[in-house]
Amino acid sequence: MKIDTDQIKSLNQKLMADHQADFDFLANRLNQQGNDVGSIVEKLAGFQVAIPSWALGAGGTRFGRFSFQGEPGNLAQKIDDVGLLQALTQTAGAISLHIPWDIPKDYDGIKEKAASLGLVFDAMNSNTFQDQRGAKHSYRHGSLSSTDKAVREKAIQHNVEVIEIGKKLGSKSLTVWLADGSNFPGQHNFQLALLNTQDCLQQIYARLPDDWKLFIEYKPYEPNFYSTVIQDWGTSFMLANACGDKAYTLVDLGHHLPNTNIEQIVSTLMLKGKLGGFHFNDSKYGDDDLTVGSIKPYALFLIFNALVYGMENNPQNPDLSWMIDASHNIKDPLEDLIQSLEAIQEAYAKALLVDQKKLQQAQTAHDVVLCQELLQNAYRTDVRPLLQKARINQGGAIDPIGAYRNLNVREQLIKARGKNTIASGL
Ligand code: PSV
Ligand code: MN
Repeated sequence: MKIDTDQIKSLNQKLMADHQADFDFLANRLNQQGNDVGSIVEKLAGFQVAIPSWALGAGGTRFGRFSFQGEPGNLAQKIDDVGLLQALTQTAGAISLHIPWDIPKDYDGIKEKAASLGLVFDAMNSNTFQDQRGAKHSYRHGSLSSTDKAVREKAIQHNVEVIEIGKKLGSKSLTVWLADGSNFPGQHNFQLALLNTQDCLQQIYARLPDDWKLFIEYKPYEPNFYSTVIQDWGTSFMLANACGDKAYTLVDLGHHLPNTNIEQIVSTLMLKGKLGGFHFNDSKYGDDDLTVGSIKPYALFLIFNALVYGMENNPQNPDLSWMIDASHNIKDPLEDLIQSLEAIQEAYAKALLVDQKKLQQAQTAHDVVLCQELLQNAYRTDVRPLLQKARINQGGAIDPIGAYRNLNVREQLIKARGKNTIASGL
């Protein structure tokens, strides 16, 4: 299924008068306050977030998985689904693949399909957390950190293969997330596990093309419950430094213990020019993979405030690779992703409204109350008309969820794909 621009235009028509009135009122107010609304709308339009192939179907927990009907059953269908998101939102212009779940059979066909939907291939994700059928060596006791050289070699080779596949698709980065760790005290020699991991990452890094980046993701716990080899941003940062200039830390919002000050981590990494990638999601307890902004929207805004500051003041940090990393247990995955995309844009737009000059003056004057006012005034602004404007300018929908439902997208997907397809490789 494909959504064409005329369908969206005709749905927009009904909402246009209300949108225009809301936009004019807000733009007027913001311009009076010294904002450049035109440039904010442009920045929003340019803010593209990759969709991971594994978020297009229903996720699950270790207690089970409830399929969502009409899930994409193969790579081509996953790309189709991201195409639908892109047509509606115009902010999902990339797909991030997971290998071996998404190995293309027909590279030209897959590339053509993506291009025809306006999509590029974002970071490639390797998988050394799961044994594949018939595997000679097992990742049961770790991959890059394993005490077994043959297992480490296999995990390195896998990452090299992922790079090769990505090269054929036009991707420019590899994301490594390791499940390596231990469940019980004494099970691991921490130093050996870290040294093995560093050595293997360096070998993978040596195979990285010149114009590629390596993103190293961290996570405090899960699937292991006692220790994780790359448990925090400091460990990831250290490993990235040990690899070289093209290696960066990747921050996944769900990979922090409760109440961690993520905006401070972001600031430090950008100052050091080492923040490369970002995975969005939200959580109440741990790596809950919930819809972005559904639990802690103010925290997301504060993180964006740090990101915007970094993007404006840290030329030493490269452009970031943005991705949603969520999983949907009970919602329609595509509706959930639309909600996440909207929440990301909203937090970004609000952060762009923060008067950085005044904030700096208030900080210098130790006017703590004014500092808070400046942040919260921006946060309390209803910026949705700006998001709508950015979408309209690019042919997207004023109300993406409304359009999705109006066009009966899920019903059509079920008709075409059936009720029992499975998108997940788990
Ligand atoms: C597991 O936590 C995870 O969600 C990581 O964040 C990776 O990015 C993703 O899986 C895919 O490997
Ligand atoms: Mn992630």
